[in-house]
Parts: sequence; structure tokens; C-alpha cells
Amino acid sequence: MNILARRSLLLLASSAAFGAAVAAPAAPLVMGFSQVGAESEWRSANTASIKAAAKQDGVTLKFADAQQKQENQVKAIRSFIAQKVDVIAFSPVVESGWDTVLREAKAAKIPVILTDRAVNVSDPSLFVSFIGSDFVEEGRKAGRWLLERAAKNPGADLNIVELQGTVGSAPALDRKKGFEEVIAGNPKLKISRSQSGDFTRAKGKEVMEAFLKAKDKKIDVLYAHNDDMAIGAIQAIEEAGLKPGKDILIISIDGVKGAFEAMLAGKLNVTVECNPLLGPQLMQLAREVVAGKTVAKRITTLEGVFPAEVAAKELPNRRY
Ligand code: GZL
Repeated sequence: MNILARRSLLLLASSAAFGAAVAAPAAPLVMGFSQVGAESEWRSANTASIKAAAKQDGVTLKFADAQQKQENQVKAIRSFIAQKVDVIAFSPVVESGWDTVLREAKAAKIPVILTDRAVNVSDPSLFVSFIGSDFVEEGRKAGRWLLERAAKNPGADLNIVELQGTVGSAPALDRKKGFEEVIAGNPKLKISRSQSGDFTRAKGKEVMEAFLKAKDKKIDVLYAHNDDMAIGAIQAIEEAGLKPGKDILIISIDGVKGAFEAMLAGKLNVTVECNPLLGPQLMQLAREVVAGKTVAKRITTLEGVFPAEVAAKELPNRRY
């Protein structure tokens, strides 16, 4: 090897060694997160978990609150693409209408993780993984509680009214599906009225007032797709001079502190847990995705059912 080649080889080796010795620390992972909104206690706990986990994990989090509007989520995702974030995560407010913007993220080679809620897309490669609850099973759990309760008084017809979550959202569609699948087993259980309360206390109260004003049939059971709507409905039931939890059995989903307090007051009969504390799992998943590791397409969270009888014992353990 001639002297010139040897010297340039030495130079290259020394600069590489020099480079290795002073390599800058890996830049923190940058995540763009589009959140549904701040519509419920569950959502607030979910946001807190994601922000705390990002801080804990040294992830730079760009967080956008969509105020329950899909167009705001699409705008946020486009902004994350323009900022060239490392990974995009979001909880889709509704199931449909995501193909175009997710194709833009794919074209920009930015991986997308779904948290909490699912999407309906033509091409499943538009997202890498979906981490969240099984909402159909949550609806089944609510239905099973009612079946067991109804079995104590087999002859009675039970008139059920239903407060649905946000129209077109995965939890609303799936919780309805799971509940109806289970109560179909008892012809005495009938849903006479069903309307969206948009997962909020205010709307839940408003719709329950309308159900009560209809006075077409005595209401025996309220099935609410989340605790916030149930708590709003409890106010409407009391204002109508009825006893929530006694005159009208109330079944809801989420397992937030407000539900445990309502159960302790004898105003709510059961809440099906839906775990919002997805932050740590999301950060871990994002790191694996950005590192190019193969990850599970679907990651579900483990959840329980909490009837009023266990509320006092369980309340001190609740983390949201
Ligand atoms: C469920 C989540 C739902 C909660 C509601 O994972 O998407 O949205 O049940 C929240 O409280 O508004």
C-alpha cells in the first residue's frame, strides 16, 4: 500500500475513533400525540398518564387536544408530519375517515401507533400497532352483570334505556354490540331508548332528562357507555324525584373515581373497568417501533368489573 493510501487510512481511522469517543448522546425520541379531547374523567387520566410517561421516559412529546373534532386530529397529524417527528400516536375520535392522512404519514415514513380506540382503514399497514381495551368485552361484562341481576327476579320485564358514547366511535359501537349480544339471551330485557350522550356529564344528563320526560314506559335500567354520562344521568334521575341505583339500576363503564363515589352513595350499581393508564406501555412500544423491532399489531389491557359491594374496599386502590 503506498504512503498516501496508508496515511489517508490512518486519518480515517483516527477521525472515526475521535468521532466514536465524542459521539453526541442519542437525540430524544420525538412523539406527536393527537388526543381526542378532555371530555371525561377517563380522558383526563389518559392524558395525564401519557404526559407523565413521556417525561419519565425522556420522550419529547408534542401534544394536541382535538376537542373531540376529527378535523382537528387530521390537522395535528399533518403538523406532526411537517415537523418530521419520529413517531405519531393518536386516539381516533371516530373509526372512519383516516385513510388519507395515514397514507400521508406512511409516505413520510413516520410510523403510527393507535392508542385507546381503533380505526377502520382499507390498508392495515397504515398503523403499526393498536394498544387499548376490548370494548366489545366491556359491553359483554356489563350485560353479564345485568343477566345475573335479572335472574334474581326471573319473571320481571326490564325496560332498559341506553346512553351511547360519541357517535361513530369504537367504544360506542363496540360497547353497544357486546351488551346487546349478551342480553339477547333474556327476552325479558329490552332496550326501549338509545341515544348518544357524547361521553360527557352534561349531555348524559340532558338525554336522560328526555328519556324520563317521555314517560312512555317505567325505566328499570340505565346502561351508560361511560361513568361521566352515568353521573350526569344520576342528577337527572334525582331531579325527577327518583332514586338512582334503586328505582333505576345503573350500569356504566370506565371505573373512574367518580363512579366509585357514586356507588358508595348507593346511586350507581356497577362500573366495568376501562384502563386509561396506557402511557408507560405506549412509550415502550414507540421506542421498539422506532428501533425497527417487530411489535404486536394488537395489545389489549387487562380490566376488571367493580359492583357497588366492593366499592369501599377498592376505592383506595384506584389510580385514576
Ligand atoms: C375508552 C375511551 C372512552 C371512555 C370515555 O377507551 O375511548 O372515551 O370510555 C372517553 O370516558 O371519553
